[in-house]
Formats: sequence, C-alpha cells, structure tokens
Amino acid sequence: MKSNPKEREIGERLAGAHRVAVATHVNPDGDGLGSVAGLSLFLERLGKVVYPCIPRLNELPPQYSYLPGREKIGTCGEPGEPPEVFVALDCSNLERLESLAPIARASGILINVDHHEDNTEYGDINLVDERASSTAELVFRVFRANGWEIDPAVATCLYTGLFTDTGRFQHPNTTPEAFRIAYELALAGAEVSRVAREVYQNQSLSYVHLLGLVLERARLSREVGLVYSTISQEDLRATGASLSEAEDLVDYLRTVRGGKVVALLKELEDGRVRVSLRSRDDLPVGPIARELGGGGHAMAAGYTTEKNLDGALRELISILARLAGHQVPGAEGGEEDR
Ligand SMILES: [Mn+2]
Repeated sequence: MKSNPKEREIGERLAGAHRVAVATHVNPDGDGLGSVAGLSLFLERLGKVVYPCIPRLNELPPQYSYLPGREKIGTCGEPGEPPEVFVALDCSNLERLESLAPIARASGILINVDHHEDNTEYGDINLVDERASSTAELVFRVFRANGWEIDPAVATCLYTGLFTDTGRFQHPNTTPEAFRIAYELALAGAEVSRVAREVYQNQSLSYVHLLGLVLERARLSREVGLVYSTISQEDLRATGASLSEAEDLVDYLRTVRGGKVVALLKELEDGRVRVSLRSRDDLPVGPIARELGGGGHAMAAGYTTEKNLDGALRELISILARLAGHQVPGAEGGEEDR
C-alpha cells in the first residue's frame, strides 16, 4: 500500500513537539484506547511529555486494563498551557471529545486520525481513510512511514484496535491489509492470545447475569427486520453489572437469524437511552444513527436519545418501517417472535 504524505507530516510534527495530548472519543472502545495507548507509549519513549486522555475517566472499560500504559490515561491534566500537538484518534467529530474539545482547539496543532466515514475533517492535519479497518491501522501506517520501531507493548496496543474493530477478523472491514498488519504486529511481539482472552474471556459474573437478561428478553420484529433487547437501570442494580461492561452485549443479538438490524437499548443513569446498532445485512446503520443525532459506521453505530426505553424503541421501529417503505407499526406489534 502506498504511503500517504500526511503520515510523514504527522510523524514530523510529533517528533518536533515537546508536549503532546493523545485522545479518543466518549464511550471509548478497543480501537480508540489501543491507538491512544500505543501512540502514547511510543511518544513517551521519544522523551515527550504525553497526556493520554479520554473525556470521562469512569468510562474506561475494565476489559482493557491490560493495555500497557493504561494507568496513565487521564482527562488531559490540569488547566494550564495547552499542548503543542493534540492528536484525536478514532474520533469522527470534535463534539465526541466533549470536555477535551476546548483543549484540542486551543492546542498548537490538531491532528485528526480516523476511519469513520462521517469524519468532519476538523483537524489541521486530517489522516482520514474510511477504507482502513481501524484507527490502529492508520496509526500503524504513521509508524511505518516514519520508520518508528514497534516494540511488543506498542504492538499489543495496536493489535487490540485492529482485532476489536474487525470484530475478531469477521466484519467486512477485515481486508487483506488488516491481516497483513496483524501479521506485522504479531511479528513485532503483540500478545495475540492474551488480547483475545483479556477482551473477550474476562467478564464478571454480573456481566453474565446481565447477558442472561438481555438474551431472555430479545425480540425479533419481522416486519422491520429488527432484533432488539433492552437494559434498564434496574437490571444494572439487580445484577451488579455496569454499562461500561455492556458495550459488546449487542453482538450476541447479532447472531439471530431473520434480523437486518440489531439494537440494544440501554437506559443511562440520567434517564436518557443509549442505542447501539449493528447491521446484519446490507442495510447500513450509520445513517440511521446520524438521523437520530449519533454516528458510526455501516456495520456498527449508535446514538443517545432523550426518550425512555419504550419511546426510543418506537422511534427506531418507525424509522426502520419508513426505510422499508411500510406503514409505521406499533412497537408492541403482533409480528414479534420471542
Ligand atoms: Mn475505530
């Protein structure tokens, strides 16, 4: 694959800076966190003062605690001089940086590295490629273009992003290039088996109980091709699980035959509802999420609504019905399979 001149430019800007912030979006995932951890580790080794950061620290999913340097992830330090360079990773727009957005704007140079198709190119330098499997893949390209050595710790971080964003090499973004980079990272010493174990075989008993509730109440609305389930605050109290653990529960619903779109509706502490969408078919979920104020990819997207669980479900079903060219059915229609 040909190298993009921006990869070199980013390398030069980073090499020339002293204080660098490296951040990812709210509700951080394995790609955002792995990319932040990997780039931050390397920059520290170059002798930079590095601020790895995410908007809300309480949102750090526990299954990523193995990431090298994870304990250094903060919220960008105390108010003071803004960093010379701010790198936003896996973040399609500045709003997704929430409290970090003002720091990003105030920094000397804002670098935007992302693979979301709806990226708004908000940076001074934008390395945006929606064909990339993951942001980790783009970070890998920056390393390669600049001849930076990838040590085993950095390799494990970047592999985490690649592995999780491809759904363990299953989603359509699992390109030959993704496998090639996985090979390079494995050669560089990425702990491949450990990443799989830590991310996917490392759940609390509470999580398994919550999974039980989600599976038990899963429904299939055949009319609009929607498989869905819900999580209420009461479910979290009853099981002792937290929403930060629930990020990948939606993928269990994806296994249900007959659905085009999969949705998991999660009631937040403040009463709003976070909806995670997955596509099982050729119906892209990114545009649906964007219509409702969120964002994401064709295969995985999400949004947050002020509606309650019932209202959010009705809203989603009516949009799917419109897309399917149907009359709007009620959320409690008789066409549902248990
Ligand atoms: Mn990503």
